[in-house]
Amino acid sequence: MSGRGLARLAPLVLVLAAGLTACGGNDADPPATSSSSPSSSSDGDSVALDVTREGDTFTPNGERVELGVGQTLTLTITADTAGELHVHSTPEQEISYDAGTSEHEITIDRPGVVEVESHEPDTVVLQLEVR
Ligand SMILES: [Cu+2]
Repeated sequence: MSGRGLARLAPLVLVLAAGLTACGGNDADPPATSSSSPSSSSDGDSVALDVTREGDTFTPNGERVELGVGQTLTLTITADTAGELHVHSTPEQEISYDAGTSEHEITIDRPGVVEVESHEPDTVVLQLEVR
């Protein structure tokens, strides 16, 4: 169960990316009622991904990754320039990374498609399919 779904999903990502606003596009999100949904099913092994930034180029580049609700996503970011990634979850999350290699963990507590973007430059790095 590693990242073998990535490549096969590339065409799908293109189609979906066209229909998704890059940033600040307001999905009709219902107000975040973080009700006490005890979905802390710790049965999930975490998902680990490498993200590389070289100049203005990010790898991956908009690929879709499946993630469970509440599952930990560990991003290992290797960058030649410090910056931030913006996680379009509710609430939104930001990942600040330094130049070099650093590790960051995020979890998403609601199902949906969550984009992980860079804003400078404006690039969709990942789309998390959370379910
Ligand atoms: Cu953003």
